[in-house]
Amino acid sequence: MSLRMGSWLVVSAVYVLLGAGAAQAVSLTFDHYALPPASSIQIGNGLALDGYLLDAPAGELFIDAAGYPDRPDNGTPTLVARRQGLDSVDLRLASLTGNFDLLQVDLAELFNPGAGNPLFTALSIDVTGLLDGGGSVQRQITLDGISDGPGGVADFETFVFDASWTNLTQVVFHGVRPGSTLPHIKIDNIEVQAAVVPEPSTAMLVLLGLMGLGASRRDRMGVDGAPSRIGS
Ligand SMILES: [Ca+2]
Ligand SMILES: [Ca+2]
Ligand SMILES: [Ca+2]
Repeated sequence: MSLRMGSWLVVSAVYVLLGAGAAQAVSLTFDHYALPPASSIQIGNGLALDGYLLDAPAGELFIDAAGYPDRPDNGTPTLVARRQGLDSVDLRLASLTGNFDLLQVDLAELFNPGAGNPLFTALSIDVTGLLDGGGSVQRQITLDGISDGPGGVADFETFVFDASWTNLTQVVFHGVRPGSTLPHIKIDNIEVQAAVVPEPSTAMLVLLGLMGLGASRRDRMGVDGAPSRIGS
């Protein structure tokens, strides 16, 4: 095997190992909902979108259009999860095709301070990611309580998740407001991507090929390191 061919095979193996399953991020925006300004629609308790499933067990999902003067606004439709009668609500996120990574989300209150019923907003949102193979990662988010409706200040906060939020089977956003009977989670721009899974069959084939070539070369070199002659 020539040095050039060996280098090419090694580069190929590294490329396959690093590049296998490279994923493209998807942002779940809910922007395909064409709603009149300042209106909402209830969409049951489950929503399949761009290969992902969002659901609120025993709860309800709504899409809020932009334009409510008394609510946080980012100029686009957003998702609201609520559960009536309890002081917490779960919004679950899963992929329809396999494990996934959570990259970032935008979260906001349901109403501006002083508007609507303040009890209708989750105070804190505990985010739990279930890892493939067991275990979990967790993060507690406290909202900033800042929003003034369309324009003005930024009402939504963007929360970025680090590399520990990879290869997940499910993510649960657990919104809590003690003393409330109608807490809500208002969420948008959920950025996710398919988990990077090495393709062992391809990678192993390349590595086995390299090992085979190495063994073949050693055979030809003979036990004393001198090239052995064909037929001798
Ligand atoms: Ca949106
Ligand atoms: Ca806010
Ligand atoms: Ca605003």
